[in-house]
Parts: sequence; C-alpha cells; structure tokens
Amino acid sequence: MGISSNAPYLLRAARGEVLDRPPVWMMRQAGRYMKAYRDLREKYPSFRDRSEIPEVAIEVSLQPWKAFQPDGVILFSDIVTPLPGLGIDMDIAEGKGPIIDSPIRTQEQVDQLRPLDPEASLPFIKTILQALRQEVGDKSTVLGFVGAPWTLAAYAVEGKGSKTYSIIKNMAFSDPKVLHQLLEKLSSAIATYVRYQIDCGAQVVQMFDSWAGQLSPQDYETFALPYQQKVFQQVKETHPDTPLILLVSGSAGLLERMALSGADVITVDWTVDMADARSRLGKHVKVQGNLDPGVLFGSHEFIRDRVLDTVRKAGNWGHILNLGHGVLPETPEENVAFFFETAKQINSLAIKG
Ligand code: 1CP
Repeated sequence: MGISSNAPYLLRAARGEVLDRPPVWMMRQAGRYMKAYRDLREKYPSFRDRSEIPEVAIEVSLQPWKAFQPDGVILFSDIVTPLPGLGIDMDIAEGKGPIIDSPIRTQEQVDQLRPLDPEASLPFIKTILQALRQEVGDKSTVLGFVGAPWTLAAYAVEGKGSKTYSIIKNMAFSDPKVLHQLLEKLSSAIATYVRYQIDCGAQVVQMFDSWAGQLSPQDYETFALPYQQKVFQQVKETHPDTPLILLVSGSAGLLERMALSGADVITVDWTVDMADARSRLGKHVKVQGNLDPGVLFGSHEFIRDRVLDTVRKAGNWGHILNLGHGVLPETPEENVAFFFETAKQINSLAIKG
C-alpha cells in the first residue's frame, strides 16, 4: 500500500493506517437538524428534486462540510435513487420515506426488471460526485453509498417502510424462488452502481443493509449475507483499492457474520461496547460508529466523555469515529459542532489509560 500521508484521514483509517486521531463524520450529517437544510427544503419541497438536481444536491452535501469540516463528505441521495433505472418507479414522501406504487411480488415483474445503466439513468450522480471531489480536494474524503440487496428488496416488495416485513417474509419463508431472483438482480445492479460511484469520484462507499437486522441470524445467512458478498466481491474484482463499509441497523447479534461479508469496515451500533466489538470482530476488521445518536442531547462534558471512551476502546488504527446510526432530526446543531471539535482535538487530549 505504501506511504500515503497526503491521503485524507478517513481513507487512511479505512485502509488500516495508525493515526494520531480517528477521522470523524456523521451519518445523515446533511439533513433536517440543520437550519440551512430546512430552508432549502422550503424552496425545493420534493426530495427527488433536492437529491437529483445536481446544484441542489451539491449544496446540501456541502452544508455540513461548510459548517463542521467533517473528515467525510457523503453524497446527498437515497438508497432507493437507482430503482427507477431498473424499472421500479418510486417517490420519497415527506416524513415517511420511499413509496413504490407497484410493488414487485411476481415472477413476471422480476423478469421485466432492466439491468442498471447508470450513465443513462443516474447522470446527476456523476455531476454531484465530481463537484464534491473538486470542492473538498485532499482535505476530506468523499463517500458514496448504496442500499444492500435485502434492504432494497424490502422496499421493492413491501412498497414502503414496514414494521413487520410480513410481505417479504411471506415470500422468503413460503416460496423463496422469486425473491432470490430479485435479490440476484439487485446485487448486480448495486455492484454496477458502486463501480459507477467510484469511477465518478467516490473514495469510500458505504452499503446500508438497514433492515437485515430484522432477520434472525440463520435467515441473515440465507437472504442478506450471500448478496452482500456478491456485491462486495464484484466491486473488489474491478476496484480492489476502494474501502467498502457495511451498516446493518440493530446488528449486535450479527457482528461476526457481518465480518464475513467482505466489507473492509463494519459499522457498530450503541448496543455493543466498542471493546467487545473489537474482540468479536478480530484483528483485521476496521470499525466505525458506536456512539448513541442520543448522546448529542447530552451536556458537552457527557459528549466529550463518550467520544473519548469510544476512541480509547477502539484504539489508534482502523477506527472511523461516527454515531451508530443517523443523527436525529431534533439534535441541536451546536452539539454537532461540539462533537466535531472534540473529535478533531483528540490527538492533543490525554486518551490513554
Ligand atoms: O428531506 C428529508 O429530510 C427526508 C428524510 C430523508 C433524508 C435526509 C430521506 C427519506 N432520505 C434522506 C437522505 C439519505 N438517505 C441519506 C443522506 C446522506 C447523509 O447525509 O448521510 C442517506 C445515507 C440515506 C440512506 C437511507 N434511506 C437509508 C439507510 C440509512 C438508515 O437510516 O438506515 C434508508 C433506510 C433510507 C430510506 C429512507 N429515506 C427517507 C426516509 C425517511 C427513509 C426511512 C424510511 C423507513 O423507515 O422506511
């Protein structure tokens, strides 16, 4: 790998370098807790406009960069953004999330899905990622992201977010053939999309399998893990040097299995102690996350203590400081600013012992 001291911190941590402080960014760092975002939302009320008109998406992606200088700048988009390119029309409803009017439930519908051609259906992604790279240069790392096959299938089959996942579980646990075909098609589309994001400038890509934590470990091994592996393997074949991050919501019971996905970095949520996560994941897996997003409702002293506790337990290599899930909409911006300032000063704070 060689010496890469000009590379930004997040990229270096994702490659497993020893650093004087961990890089820091936040999931959903662009979004509703920021006044600048809420103001822009009034001008562009449609989520698809905000995320698909390049100038608007660039501005939203850069709002947290301008406010806090995080070590990672993530593309403002959504996991369902590539679905129309496969022939699955969707919208994103305010306060609700993705809505798919004709959910995919039959063999005929799966047969009709098109392979993804990102140049044709997602040209705005190239404009956005190139602009982000141009803007942050070597000062920060540009992250792309995608949804994982199981989580995108959950939206495609249920037609919207779900509490019970009864429709997709009915398919999975009665006649899984059609579902496996859907997962297969989604895996190659997602791999194509990750490669495209990297070619357009993404330096690290995170895959969200948000709803895989709704599966028991044995069902995770059947419906989530093999398809995560397919995506990561296909990407590694052509882009072996781009670090890949995996997130599963509610993953405490799945950590060891997540480590088999082929991801370079595993996101850890706050139901696990970071020291336990390190020992369960083993010496070669890098980690991200671990702080309860609710910590940002605490006092400055509390926030600082929890940041230092996580950093101490994670050690000085292969750790990306982050929340265990997205920043919550009611979070005070001032506490977000304090979190970033604290994280950036870590090398001068005494964290040993
Ligand atoms: O305008 C708004 O504030 C609507 C809320 C919103 C936002 C800010 C949605 C609708 N999507 C987004 C952006 C988004 N989505 C990002 C932004 C990049 C960042 O700054 O981090 C990312 C990474 C996502 C990814 C995403 N979308 C996930 C995976 C992450 C996770 O939270 O586990 C999921 C599950 C979605 C679906 C989705 N999109 C939007 C909502 C409200 C939801 C969840 C709905 C549900 O519970 O089913």
